[in-house]
Amino acid sequence: MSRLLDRINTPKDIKNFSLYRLSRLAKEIRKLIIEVVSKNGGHLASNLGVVELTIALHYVFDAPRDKIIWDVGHQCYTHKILTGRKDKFHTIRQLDGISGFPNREESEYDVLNTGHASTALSVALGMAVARDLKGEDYHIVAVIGDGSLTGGVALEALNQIGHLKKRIIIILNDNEMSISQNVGAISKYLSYIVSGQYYLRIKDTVRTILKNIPAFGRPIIKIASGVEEAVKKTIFPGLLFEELGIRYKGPVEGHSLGSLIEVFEEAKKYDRPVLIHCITRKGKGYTPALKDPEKFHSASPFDIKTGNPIKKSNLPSYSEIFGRALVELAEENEKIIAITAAMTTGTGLNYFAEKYPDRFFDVGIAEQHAVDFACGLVLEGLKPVVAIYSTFLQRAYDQIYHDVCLMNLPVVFAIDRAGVVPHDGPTHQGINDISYLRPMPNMIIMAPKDENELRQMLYTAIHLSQPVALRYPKTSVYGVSLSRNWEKIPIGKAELIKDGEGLILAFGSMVYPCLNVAKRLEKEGISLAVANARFAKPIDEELILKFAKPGNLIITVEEGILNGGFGSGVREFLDLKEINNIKFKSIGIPGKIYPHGKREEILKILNLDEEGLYNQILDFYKKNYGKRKS
Ligand SMILES: Cc1ncc(C[n+]2csc(CCOP(=O)(O)OP(=O)(O)O)c2C)c(N)n1
Repeated sequence: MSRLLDRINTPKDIKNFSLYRLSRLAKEIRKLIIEVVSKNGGHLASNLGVVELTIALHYVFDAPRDKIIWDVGHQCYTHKILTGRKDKFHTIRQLDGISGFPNREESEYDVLNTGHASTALSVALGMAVARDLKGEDYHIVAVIGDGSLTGGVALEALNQIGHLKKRIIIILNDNEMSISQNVGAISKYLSYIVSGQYYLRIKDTVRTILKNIPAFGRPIIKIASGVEEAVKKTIFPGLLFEELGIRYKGPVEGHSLGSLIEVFEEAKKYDRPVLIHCITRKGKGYTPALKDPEKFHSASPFDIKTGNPIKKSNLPSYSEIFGRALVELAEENEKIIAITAAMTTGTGLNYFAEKYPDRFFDVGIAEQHAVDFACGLVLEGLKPVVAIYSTFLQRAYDQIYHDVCLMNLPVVFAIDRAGVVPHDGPTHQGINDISYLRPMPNMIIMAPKDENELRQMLYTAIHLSQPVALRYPKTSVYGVSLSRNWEKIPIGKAELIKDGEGLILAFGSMVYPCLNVAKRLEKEGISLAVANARFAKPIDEELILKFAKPGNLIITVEEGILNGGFGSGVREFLDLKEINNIKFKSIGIPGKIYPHGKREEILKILNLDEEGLYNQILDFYKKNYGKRKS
C-alpha cells in the first residue's frame, strides 16, 4: 500500500480524507516521528500523544487563515509534517535543519515562536482582540497541555479570557503529565473531571446490574442515586471553567479522530471562549514511551527495538553530580529543602525526591512561585535550594530581585543548563544568567571548572548567609576524582592554575579549554597565566590588579552573553580603578540569537571551542604585540 504521507504537502490535502484514511495517516506519522526522533533525539512522548489531535485540528480548521498556537511548542511535530515540512523532518533539531519548536521564519503556519511554557492563552487573547478590532473573522486556537495550564501566565490569561469573553478556542491536551506526573490542585481537579465522567458513564451499566439483584437491588440504587448527586455536584465537568466564563466541552477521547472532529466542528460555532478538554496519552503508539513517558519526554537518540538510549558518554552529567551532592549534604543538614519547577529529573533532583520526599517540592511550571516559596522557607529558618534551568529562571527575575536580593535572603539557586544548550534552540539557550544576575544586590555568582568544584561550591553556597547562584552547563563532566572532604571556597577568590605574563581569566566551563590553549601558546613562546575565576560576582580584584600592569594583557572568557556579563564586570572594575593602559578583551557570546544544533557545533560557531579560543586569543595577542611580546 502506498504511503498517504507522500501525497500530503499542506493541510488541504487531508480535507477530503475519510476517517479510515485519517487514522492510517496517524499511523504513518507516528512511524515517521519514532524513526526520526530515535536518530535526532526530541520530545517523543508528547508528540506521539497529539498525532490525532493535530490531524483533527488541521482537518477542521483552515490554517494558516485560522491561527493554531502551540503552547511550549515541543509537541508540534505532526503540525510540521502536515504543513509542508515533511521532507525536512529528518533534519529536525540538527544544525541548519528545522527547529524542534514552532518558528515563524520556517512557515506561515507557525503563528508564534515558543519554547517556554504557558504563553499561548495570553497571545491567543491578544490576537482575538486585534481580530475583532480589525473586524476580521477567523478562528484562533490555542493548544495547551495540562502541565502548562498550571503556569502562572496561563492562569492570568484565563482570568482575562473569562472577563473579555472573546471568541477563542482552547484545546486542553490533558495527559496527566507535565514532564513528570503533573502536580497541584488544578491537575487534581482535571483528574476529578475525567474520573467523574467515567463514573457517570458506567453508572447506567451498574444500575442495570443492580436492578437484576431481586432483594437488594432497589435500596442500593436509592443510595447510589444520592451518591451520584453528590458526585455530580462536585465533579460537574468543567464547572470551574464555566464559572470563569469559559464554555467547557469534554472530556473528549483525544485519540478518537471522529470525536475530535465532531467537537472541534462544534467549537467553531461558539461566539465566546470555549475550552475543549481532550484526554490523550503521552507516548501513544510506542510501548517504551508509553511505559516511561518521563524518560521519553525529551529523549536522546535511542534504539527503536529496545528503547534504550544510544549513549555517547559513560560520564554523568553536571545535573547528576549536583543532585547526588545535594543528597549527601542533606544527610548532614536537615534544613536543606529542594525545589524544582517541573524539572525533577532534568535537574538531578530525582535522587533527593526519592530520599527526602518530605523535603522535596515540585511546584509545577511555576518559576516565579518557586522563588517566592523559597523566600518563605528562608524566613522561617530553612535552607532552600532552587534548581532551575538558566533559561527558565528568566521568568523569576522580579522575584529574585524584589523578594530575595533586596532582603538579602540566603536562597541557593542551582542554575542548570547554563551556557550553550544543545538542540532546543534560541528559547532554551542558557546564556543570559550571568548578565541578568550580576546587577542583583547581594547576589554571589559562581561557576565550577569541573564536577569536584561543583560539589565544593554547593557546599560553600549552602553555608552562605546571602543569595547565591551556582551555574553549570548541560554536558557530561570531565571524570576528575571527587574529594571526600567538603571545603568552603573563599568568596571572590580566583584560583591561579598556570602562571604567565598576561592573564586569561576564565569562568566555569571555559577554564580547562583555556588552560589547553595557554599550554599550546606556551610552546609557541607566548606566556599567559590562566586563572579559574570561580566567581563572576564578586570578582577577584586583587588578582586582576596584580596582572593589570601597563601594557599587560588580560582576557576574560565566559560561556555567556557578553552584554553585562563576567567580562563586563571586570571591565567596570578596571574603569573604576581608572586602569586604561592595559590590553583588555572579553571573550564570550555576542548578543544575538543562536540556533539549534549539538553543543559542540554551537560552541564552534561561537569560537568558544578550543580551536576558536586559541585563534581569538592568539589574534588579540598578535594585534597588540606583533608575533611575540618582547
Ligand atoms: C517556563 C518553562 N518551564 C519549564 C519548561 C520545561 N518544560 C517543557 S515541556 C514541560 C511539560 C509540559 O507539560 P504539558 O504542557 O502538560 O505538555 P505535555 O508534554 O504533557 O504534552 C516542561 C515543564 C518550559 N518549557 N518552560
